Amino acid sequence: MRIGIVCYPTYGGSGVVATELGKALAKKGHQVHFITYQEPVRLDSFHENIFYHEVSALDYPLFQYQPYESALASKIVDVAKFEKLDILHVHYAIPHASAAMIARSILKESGYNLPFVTTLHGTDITLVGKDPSYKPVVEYSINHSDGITSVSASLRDDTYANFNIRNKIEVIPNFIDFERFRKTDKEHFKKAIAPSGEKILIHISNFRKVKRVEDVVRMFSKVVKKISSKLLLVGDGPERMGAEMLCRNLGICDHVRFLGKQDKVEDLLAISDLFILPSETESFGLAALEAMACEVPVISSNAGGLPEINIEGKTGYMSDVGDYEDMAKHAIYILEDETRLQEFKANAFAHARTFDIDNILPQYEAYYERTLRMNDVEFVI
Ligand code: GMT
Repeated sequence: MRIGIVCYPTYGGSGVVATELGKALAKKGHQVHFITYQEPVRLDSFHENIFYHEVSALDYPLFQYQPYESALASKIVDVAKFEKLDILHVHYAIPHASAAMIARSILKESGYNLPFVTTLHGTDITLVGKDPSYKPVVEYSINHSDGITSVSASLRDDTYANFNIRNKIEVIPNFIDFERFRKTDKEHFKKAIAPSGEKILIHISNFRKVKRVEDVVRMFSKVVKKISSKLLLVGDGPERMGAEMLCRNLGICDHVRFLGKQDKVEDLLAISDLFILPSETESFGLAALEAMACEVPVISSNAGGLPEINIEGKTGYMSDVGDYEDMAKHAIYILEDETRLQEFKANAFAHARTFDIDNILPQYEAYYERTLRMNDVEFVI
């Protein structure tokens, strides 16, 4: 198949999922065309089946905001015609689904049928999408997508609850590439971070408000009193400064390292004992799954899709949003007993295996085929 993929290219879950999916499809022999405003961060190596088309929006003094959606729709039209795309897959509804819809209408006028699948990722529904400033367009473009998928059952249910959706939403969960995310021996690195054999807790996110990074710091300040430990905070964003100030106020700076944005998070996960994700909302929690693939159990909130990946009492524990005392209690329980910790690590890894990309990729391929058949498009697999 010739597949167009539209996504956000920068750091962030939806862009990562879209890029990894595109790379895996290309490996299987499909021709994949990324259409974005910047080369996707994870598109880090050459593959003969992968193509990148940059969207550039002409600037003009009249525009207070650049009309990116129009530029994207125009680019989709151009790429679809020239590269003879069979199907388009857009990740994150805003503004990708409405741009795809416009492109499809334009193409139809010249007799070209380009069905598109929209994958809902989370904040495009739970935070931004349901805001009145976007809602009518998001609802309309979801209803007019040729296929809709969501990354968890929880997000599917949230979408039905918040929008008037007429079509079936297929749940296709996020996935792990075990060639990249697996525990490797990084003992020398561990020694540098935790020279006295301290346990290592880690949080990885974009440090947006919804991630509740201050809860991570507060829960760690309780843990460190009972367990000799270090906290790694990986990523950057608006909440970082507040978290740094809180560490100073709580007097725990010597035990906390802010590492900023890191590309090779698997190396950090390889030396970690516990992953912390206390998010306000989390449609899936890919970062937690990546941790589990590296044999790191998870202490998380019970928001959104987290209960679909973090199995209570097996792969970790969940608490109500904001209950960092409870999170600390669970963290101490896991970390204070080495045999128990090893058991949780093994369970986390075993559960992550069910999200192996080899199990999930065929679900996307089958969904594309079904969407094309329903739209009477002939294609070569
Ligand atoms: O919140 C983020 O980390 C970024 C955001 C995105 O769309 O880029 O992530 C969402 O999509 C990820 C991939 O499907 C999910 O793993 C995250 O749970 C989801 N974030 C939220 O729902 C807050």
